[in-house]
Amino acid sequence: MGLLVEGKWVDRWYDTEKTGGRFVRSEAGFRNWVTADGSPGPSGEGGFEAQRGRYHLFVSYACPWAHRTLIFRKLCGLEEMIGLSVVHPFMGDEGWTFEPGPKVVGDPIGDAKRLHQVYTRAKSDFTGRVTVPILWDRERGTIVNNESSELIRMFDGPFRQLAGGAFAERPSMYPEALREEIDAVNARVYDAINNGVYKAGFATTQDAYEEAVDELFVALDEMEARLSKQRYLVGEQVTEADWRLFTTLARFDHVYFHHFKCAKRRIRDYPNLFNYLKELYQVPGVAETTHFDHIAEHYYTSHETINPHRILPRLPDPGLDAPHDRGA
Ligand SMILES: N[C@@H](CCC(=O)N[C@@H](CS)C(=O)NCC(=O)O)C(=O)O
Repeated sequence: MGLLVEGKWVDRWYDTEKTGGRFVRSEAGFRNWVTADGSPGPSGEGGFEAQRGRYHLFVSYACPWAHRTLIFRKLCGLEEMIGLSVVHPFMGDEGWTFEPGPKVVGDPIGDAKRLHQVYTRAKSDFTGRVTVPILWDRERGTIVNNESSELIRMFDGPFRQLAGGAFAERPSMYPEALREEIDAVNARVYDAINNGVYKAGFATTQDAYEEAVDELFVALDEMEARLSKQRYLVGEQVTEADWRLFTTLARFDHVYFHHFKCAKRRIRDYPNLFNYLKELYQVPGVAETTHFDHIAEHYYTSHETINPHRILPRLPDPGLDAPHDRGA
């Protein structure tokens, strides 16, 4: 684990000393947008027009943020249009790598051995964390954007329109009329659940851990209650809010419950959340984006401060193929 400082790789664990043992996630560094005509998006600069074959996605199958982009790439019909590289699940002193291993797919553009080389290829003096996902532009030879919440909107927007046919016609996952409510749900889910599991797992004081884990389970109870009244988080249709919750729920019983000590309850103990998780997992294409082998290997072996002997637990089958009752 480490980061880039003025283009040089420095091996360093998260610093929680100045924050009372609390893990604070840093902002993503590349924030340009791909648009239909190359005009600038909500942030960054223009010049990134949606085109077939021009962009390439770097992910980890373990990472919940990258998983969002894999789901949208699949559901928006972009697999032929946007190439894919997959890092090795083990993230050690050199950060994410392309060491050979099952399901690892190297970098076809610059043959990087380490993900940080992709960042310095985009910006030779880059300072910051080297995270997945990344959307790379082959034409301009740079990273367009490395913030998953923005990438999924580009995939569901200009890229889906380019995919055409049934993809272009299906409703947006961020429909105009529901935006306010989706934003509110996203904010709660991001802070208390998506990032909440990390705040619990990476806490280095008892107080910081308890604060995060208590808030996490309050928020899970809220989502359970919401799903007892309606089919999806916002109304009766799947929106981006559901996929953003899904990637954390899918990892919960397998890794966060044990490894990050999010151990008050499992997702399979919540009737609505568990059935909803199964329903989303069974949406055609989604199971193929969910790789429990990379998920388990990454978390249990990469965080030396949490699991110093890197013991991979024997885990039960996640059970997400079993029938659900959400349509009933
Ligand atoms: N805000 C980013 C967060 C991405 C992120 O933190 N990814 C993790 C993997 S789960 C990562 O690459 N971490 C490496 C590091 O922090 O050094 C997003 O949602 O795209």
